Amino acid sequence: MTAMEKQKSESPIEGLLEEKRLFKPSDEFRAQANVNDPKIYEEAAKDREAYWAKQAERLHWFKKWDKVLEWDPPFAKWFIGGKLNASYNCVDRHFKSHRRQKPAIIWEGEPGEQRVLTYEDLYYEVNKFSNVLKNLGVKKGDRVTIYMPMVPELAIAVLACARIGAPHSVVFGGFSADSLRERINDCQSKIVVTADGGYRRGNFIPLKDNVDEALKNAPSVEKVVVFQRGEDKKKVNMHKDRDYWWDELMEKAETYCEPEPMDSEDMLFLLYTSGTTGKPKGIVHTTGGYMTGVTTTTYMIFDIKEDDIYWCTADIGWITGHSYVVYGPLSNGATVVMYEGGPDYPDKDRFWRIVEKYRVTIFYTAPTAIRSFMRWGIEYPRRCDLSSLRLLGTVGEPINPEAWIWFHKYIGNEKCPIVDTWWQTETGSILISPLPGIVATKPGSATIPIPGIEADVVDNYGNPVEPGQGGYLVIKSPWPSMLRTIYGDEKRYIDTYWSKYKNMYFPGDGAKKDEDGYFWLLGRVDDVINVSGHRIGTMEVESALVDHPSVAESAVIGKSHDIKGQCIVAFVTLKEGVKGTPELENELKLHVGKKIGAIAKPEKIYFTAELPKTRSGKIMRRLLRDIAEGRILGDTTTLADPTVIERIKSQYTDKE
Ligand code: 7RM
Repeated sequence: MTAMEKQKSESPIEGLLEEKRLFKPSDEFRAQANVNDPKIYEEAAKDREAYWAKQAERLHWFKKWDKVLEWDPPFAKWFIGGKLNASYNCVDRHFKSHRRQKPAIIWEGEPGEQRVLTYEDLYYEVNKFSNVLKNLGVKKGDRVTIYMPMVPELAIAVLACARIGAPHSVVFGGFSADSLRERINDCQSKIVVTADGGYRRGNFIPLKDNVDEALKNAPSVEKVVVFQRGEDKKKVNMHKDRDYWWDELMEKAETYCEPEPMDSEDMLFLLYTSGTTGKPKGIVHTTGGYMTGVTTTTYMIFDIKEDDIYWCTADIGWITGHSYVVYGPLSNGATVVMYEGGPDYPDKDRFWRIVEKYRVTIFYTAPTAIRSFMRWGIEYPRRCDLSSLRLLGTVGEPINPEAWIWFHKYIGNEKCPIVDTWWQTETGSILISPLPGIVATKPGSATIPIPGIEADVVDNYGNPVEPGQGGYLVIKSPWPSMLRTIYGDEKRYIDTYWSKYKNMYFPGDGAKKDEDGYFWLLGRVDDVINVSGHRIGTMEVESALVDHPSVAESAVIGKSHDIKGQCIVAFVTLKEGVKGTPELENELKLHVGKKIGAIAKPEKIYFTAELPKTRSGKIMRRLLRDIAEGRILGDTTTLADPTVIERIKSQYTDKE
């Protein structure tokens, strides 16, 4: 049996708790770790507010807070009365220190270019771009949408927004024009910052075209700033009096912009994420709490030291990029590696070449990427010198023990601790993860909540379950970097996260705890699919499908997938007279890709005459999941017509 086959045969849920291997921190690692005294856990638990107040001291405050926490469930305010600026914390305080000439960002473009921005460079770029935004009329509180490839200017734009107090809404460059438009309209941005395009697997992906398409129906937008990433400005269609070139505006901009003293509870950014309905949620994060969360976790979990070269492979368009490419590491004065393109371009050793070239010491990536590396084979990492690495991390989905062991062996050379970090867009920063100098790891477990976090696994009624029993993950007390609301939809904030249980945060994940109190995350329990660590709502894909003229109705589910963790499978009924051909299947996949973005394309579409529904008309996706996974069908007694599911089942032959 190959590793991949073995992984498939073991149910990830049942197999997990049988994992007994324990990896203790080495004496060597423990001795040098930023945090190595286990007493920190008890101390934090004894007085969580005092603990977080102590952590907030890691930041520079223009004015200290008067009160640590106001908890009026489900509304929290942290560090009340405090004034600070996130860009000042990430840039100015290092610029004013021994770090001025230290590289802040080491960037590599996919075609191979390199740029190094010191903290001094970053300081001037951020200051100038802050003035550019101001000159375009952006004021404190105005939302700025950013739609860019992974170039340093993306980080610069983010920090410039933070500097002037304009909340940013970064939209991942892989999202479609429609998705971009929806996000612009939801938060009513006046400004969009974009680029002509970006490089991905040897292709130039045109972003500006998507912006033009999106803006056909986004009346709030007044100005667009375009960064030139491609070869030829003349190829880009610029709208008069609306579109401006980044470099031309920067040339004229003043080199200093006073950082806006932000209230601790002022919005720093919003970031859209998928939920159970078709409409993405604008997750709101505020300044003081968020910055405290990301700064503390980066220091403690990634064990950041002055000489580290830190690389988180996430795109800034996702929360992992916000917290652990930009705000967390830069707030700690670290050197961050940023890479524009794909892991297999020009060859499957690209990541390892980058690790070798820049002597990366800390490497943070996703289980789906690790499973791809596994499949590609060890020859690729073997080609490169990975001896600089000292700490590894994973995020985005549960990691199967086989992938964990592979990462440990072939990338970490059996000497690097692995931090499996559980968190969400909503949590802002990591909540469950080992502190690498203290906590022994078990492959597949995110281990225990970090100091200052109170989490548990409970049943449907909110009662803690016995060790080894499945249940729902909950967070039992507020934490500084928690979301404050959903932009423009407070009711949805309450309903989604605070209605299942009284005064406990419900993240939407299933979990188990073992006898040692270790948490084993079991995936989403709602209608959210986790494809390669990215969240896609079933309803979003369903809406995109029924938007096609041939489709009458659709039901979308997540099916387990060797590399992606989960993939999207759709069951579709067609309009009268339309035939379900392979060509139509292809066309529908492309349609979803165009409506939402490539990550949302279904792996497989099944045409069925009917969908299984309850008597009240609700589609029973649970049964479709059973069919897709090849499981025995669950309870079918509530079906309006039980023969429907039998017909789909006999039609569904798992040939692929
Ligand atoms: C950071 C991020 C959040 C969802 C979350 C989980 C899943 C993330 C882990 C994980 C098991 C992990 N934000 N998830 N990390 N599951 N172990 N270490 O991914 O908002 O995009 O997704 O991702 O289901 O609810 S996210």
